[in-house]
Amino acid sequence: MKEKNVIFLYKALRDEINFGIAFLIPLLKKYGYNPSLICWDNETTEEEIISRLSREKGVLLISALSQHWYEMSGSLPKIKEAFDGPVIIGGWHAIISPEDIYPNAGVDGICLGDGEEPILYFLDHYFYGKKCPPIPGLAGKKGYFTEDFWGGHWYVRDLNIYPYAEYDMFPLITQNLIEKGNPFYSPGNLSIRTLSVLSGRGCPFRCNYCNNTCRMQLFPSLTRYLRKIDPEILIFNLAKFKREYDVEVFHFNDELFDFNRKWLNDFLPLYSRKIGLPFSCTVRIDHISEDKIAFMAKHGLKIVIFGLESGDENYRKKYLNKKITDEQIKRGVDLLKRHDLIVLATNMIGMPFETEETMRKTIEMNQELDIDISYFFAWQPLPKTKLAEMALKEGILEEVKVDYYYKVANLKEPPRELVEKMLQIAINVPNSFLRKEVIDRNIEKLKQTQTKKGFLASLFSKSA
Ligand code: B12
Ligand code: SF4
Repeated sequence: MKEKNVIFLYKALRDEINFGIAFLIPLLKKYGYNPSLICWDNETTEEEIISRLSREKGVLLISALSQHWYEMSGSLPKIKEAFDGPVIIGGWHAIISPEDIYPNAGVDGICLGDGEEPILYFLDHYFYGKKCPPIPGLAGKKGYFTEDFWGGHWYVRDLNIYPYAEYDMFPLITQNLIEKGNPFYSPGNLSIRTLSVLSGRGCPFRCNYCNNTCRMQLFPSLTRYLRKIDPEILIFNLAKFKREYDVEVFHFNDELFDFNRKWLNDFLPLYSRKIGLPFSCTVRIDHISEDKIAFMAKHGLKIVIFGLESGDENYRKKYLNKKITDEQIKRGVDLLKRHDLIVLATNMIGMPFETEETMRKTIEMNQELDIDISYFFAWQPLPKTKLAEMALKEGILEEVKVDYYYKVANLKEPPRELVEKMLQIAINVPNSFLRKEVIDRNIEKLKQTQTKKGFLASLFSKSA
């Protein structure tokens, strides 16, 4: 039998964790495979990756968001030539736009949904020297597969039957837990050791700019899509992380941490009793209540992130399908502030059909609400999203191509120069996330709240 080597490859700005891979690694270990990880960060060249892979043997498993696919698709035929074994692609681009990937000569198979069972099935055949027959969850090409086929969507029904994510192989873990995907990533040295974790998968909303809306349609029902990890199992794993990585704050990176109230009621008392660390999470500002926020704050919630996205109520409703009024946003932020929480808002600048006025309103609304940290990103056309499709249909966008947060999309309306000008104004406002002093001030605020209340005072005096 061949050696059961499985090499994961993913692109990153710096050292962000790839959750898809983090969940697959322990599963493959459990079934006797030998996984390793290559993080293709911005410092690493294509030649370095190819040279490294030319020395490897086994199965190459690549995880890519759309942006990563656009960056790496040209390298794949070269990678395939250098690498001794099959190349399978999974992740959001594979799920949202598999037809984009299939013709690439560097690809043998595509994972069309969650990867757990489909990849085990493929590996089992490959390492026993057999060609893999068609199965749900994968699209494959004749060669390593018995025939060309398109297997349809597969998803995890119960997250509890698979191992929880494992982070040991990620470069971040061996360093400082200070990653760019961390809301307290500071351009200065003062940062908090924050570990991103997930408590479930799925989001019930259908925003026009988000690929969640597309992924949801692949599921038989909304309830099947919204999945949570059993509180006891999650606590067990968080406790292990806390011990092993010296975590100071847990950041729940779920699309929407708080959608299931019953789950929150079960999870949070356990969390504060057994983990006892401050945490941050994402909420929908129109789906919070006094009661829920008080409960979450009582059990350690310190930082809340919500998507404001546009400061223009009409634009928000008409183009983003985000039916939240200005009044609801204001009430929501007041509520969070009353509970002494640090409030972060994410915003997009330069969306299709925006005007100087709508962009200005977004910037001003963040100031008026006195948001603690405002994130301003350039809008990116994500494939198959309604907003990108609308822009294509109206002829104001030529192609769908995702890039990094700060790169302005090639839109005719609003024109690029205007978006760049507005983005500059936005990222220089007094509460902008790109200002070192803003992050530092909020980190101090977080530390002081802890110390004042005596909650975890020792923890923060250690890291100060
Ligand atoms: C957590 C999260 C992050 C985290 C971690 C991202 C990561 N790479 O894991 C951080 C904060 C770093 C992040 C950053 C960004 N994100 Co983000 N993020 C999410 C979020 C909220 C949850 C994703 C998640 O972890 N799901 C749980 C995991 C377990 O599921 P999964 O990744 O799908 O993995 C499963 C399968 O896909 C499959 N699989 C995955 N890889 C592979 C590989 C193989 C070989 C196989 C067989 C299977 C397989 O198996 C896995 C287990 O079942 C989503 C979703 C949302 N609705 O908002 C957005 C989302 C993924 N992000 C998105 C974007 C655009 C970004 C950015 C590119 C933003 C930007 N413009 O820079 C950056 C990219 C940074 C980076 N280098 O990854 C988009 C992606 C859209 C797309 N078409 O690609 C999403 C969908 C949000 C949206 N707006 O639509 N993000
Ligand atoms: S609430 Fe967030 S994750 Fe859900 S559809 Fe809207 S943008 Fe996407």
